[in-house]
Amino acid sequence: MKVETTPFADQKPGTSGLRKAVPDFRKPRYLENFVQAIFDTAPELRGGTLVLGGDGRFFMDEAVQIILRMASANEVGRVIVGRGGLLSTPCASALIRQRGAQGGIILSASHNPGGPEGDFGVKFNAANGGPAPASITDTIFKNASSLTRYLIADAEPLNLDRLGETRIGNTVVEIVDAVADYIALMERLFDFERLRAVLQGGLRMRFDAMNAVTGPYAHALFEERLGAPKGTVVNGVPKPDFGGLHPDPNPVYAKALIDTLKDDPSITFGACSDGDGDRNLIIGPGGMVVSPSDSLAVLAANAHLAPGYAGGLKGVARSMPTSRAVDRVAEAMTLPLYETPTGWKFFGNLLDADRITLCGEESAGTGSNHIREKDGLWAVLLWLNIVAARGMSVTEILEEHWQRYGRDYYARHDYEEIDTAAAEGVMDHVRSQLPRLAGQTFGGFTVERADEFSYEDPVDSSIAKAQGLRIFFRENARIVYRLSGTGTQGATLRVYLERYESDPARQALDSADVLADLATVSRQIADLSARTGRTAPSVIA
Ligand code: VG1
Ligand code: CO
Repeated sequence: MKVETTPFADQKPGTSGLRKAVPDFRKPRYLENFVQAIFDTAPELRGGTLVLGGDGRFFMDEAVQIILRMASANEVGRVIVGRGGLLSTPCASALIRQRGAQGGIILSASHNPGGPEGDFGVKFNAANGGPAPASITDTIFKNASSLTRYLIADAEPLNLDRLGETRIGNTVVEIVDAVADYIALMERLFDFERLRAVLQGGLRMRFDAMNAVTGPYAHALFEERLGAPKGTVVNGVPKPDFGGLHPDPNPVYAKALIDTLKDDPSITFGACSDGDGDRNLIIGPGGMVVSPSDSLAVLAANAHLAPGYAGGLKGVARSMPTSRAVDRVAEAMTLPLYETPTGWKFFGNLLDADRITLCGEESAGTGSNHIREKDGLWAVLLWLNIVAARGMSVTEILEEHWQRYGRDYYARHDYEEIDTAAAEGVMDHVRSQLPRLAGQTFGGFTVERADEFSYEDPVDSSIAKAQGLRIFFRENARIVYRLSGTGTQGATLRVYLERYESDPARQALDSADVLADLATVSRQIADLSARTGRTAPSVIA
């Protein structure tokens, strides 16, 4: 059936798909328009295979049924759907690759809160399993902006809990239990025997699934497959509103988990992930939080201890705002290092071309060439495998890492829900100063150089401009400013602060103390309080 429609002007995908408040997505024709724009952009789906699933958030069930009917009307050959409509983002990426699908639609707003007043999102992944690059998302936006009709079949809602094949018209709908395949993939990368021995032999861990999509995977993986005691996984049932939790793996929203490790010294390994399971936070004994930038560096330095990476790494990549900790490892190991803009889509070409094996972002995403998304549970397993192989705790590994490479103190200050014009004003204000900052001193820090980051993809030479403002200081410190591309209310200004410390006697300081002066400078240069009325960040990650 063909339904006439008119375009919505605001369907431009951001850092990670189209993200809007649920009430926006529920406006008549809103979801349908965007999904039709995806089908119009990817004609290879006609007669091809599409993977479909999401993180279980509110409105997902309804959206899955709508997309199935649209897939049928758009003559997709086969749609592979996770049981109950659920697929973690890494699992969807794995499925696209395993099944040779032409693409995938992932329904998630990741770390954004869920529920009727929360957020919803739609992401399109390409045949390599990775987030569609800008060339594709730009076309989706263009198509969405000129849409006059969408196609949808008439059909009863399918029971998504019944495994196996059914049909809508000529389209086969295959409902799969993707958990088992995902665990099999992990088993090829990690030493499960050793992990079993460690988890049954005394290492107590706690995994907080935050009522989001990783619950079923984590129960099956840690408790059933690896024999950790029941209760290792908490908040393990996906809920449409995440039980009111905010599934963003950072020290603020993972406080309950951090407190558990503080209060119970017998639990020495903690981890959690975000709404769609692609990010992770690792917590050591006593509630010590591993900064995600450090996590990437430690994983790069130790990945060879896991069987899947025993042959060494081809290279590593980090997003620009991620700290330079991994650069030091790459240098010591003489590995190629790439610095990309924020967002996983920029790692895709490097992974496809086999230029890198590991990559990560300061926002708690790490991943490897096993799929084309970041992967929360994968990172937890790699950390566990390293802890097991080295016989050291998370803290001991980290401290030894700092002694060897130095420590990059790091923090991200988020100023959320500020007025969009004020946020742009802040960026313009900093941008306008860039040419004359070098040599100036602010609160004891002297600017070495400053620029606006742009990236030329070394594989296809595509260019991404205006990817963040960077100020480097002679004191081995850096401030980066950029606007978030995943928020839905006003604008979120992200200010990334880092400072390097090579002296082992000064590596156990409180990171907030070390970065306090730099934080003041970051507000001063941006004229932040006058322009936004904010004197402190809303979240420090
Ligand atoms: C944020 C993070 C970025 C991440 C993106 C999607 O983007 O900073 O590193 O790739 O979220 O992650 P932004 O534009 O808001 O800074 V996910 O797991 O939330 O889809
Ligand atoms: Co996510």
